[in-house]
Amino acid sequence: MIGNCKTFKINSITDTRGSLSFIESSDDFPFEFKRLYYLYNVPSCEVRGAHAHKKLEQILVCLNGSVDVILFDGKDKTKITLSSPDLGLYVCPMIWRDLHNFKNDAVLAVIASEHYDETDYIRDINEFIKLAKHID
Ligand code: T46
Repeated sequence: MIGNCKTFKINSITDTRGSLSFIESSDDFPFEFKRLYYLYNVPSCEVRGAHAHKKLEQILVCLNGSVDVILFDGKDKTKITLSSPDLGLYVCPMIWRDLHNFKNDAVLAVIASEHYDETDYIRDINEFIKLAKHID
């Protein structure tokens, strides 16, 4: 995986009434959850993301349909397909993300560690690659 990013199985309880999944901030995700937003009605030809965050930590969960997430640390890239509401993807700071192939009425929920702040975004790939070189 790239950086400290990771996929994880979301706690889920299933009985005859269906399934319930939950995520709590914990030792595994030691950040306060300050914001929830979601992407939907995204045409499959569109790309979202195309930026990195300086400080923001996020957990992505595809609640319906599927989405491909490409993560890039300035050197290496990996692709993760999110296609189940019990699969989470934690994305640490300073990782470039591109989101492609929103399929089958994809709904992507994102839990974020901070309120929305445009100054936390790096939207220029060359600037990101330069900054990423100084990490480690
Ligand atoms: C990310 C990926 C997965 C707000 O006003 N509040 C918000 O909380 C957010 C997330 C966005 N906005 C505004 C900013 C833009 O005017 O909504 C508009 C679209 O945002 P953006 O182009 O950044 O959307 P995406 O889908 O490219 O990126 C979003 C998140 O911004 C980003 O943090 O990791 O989803």
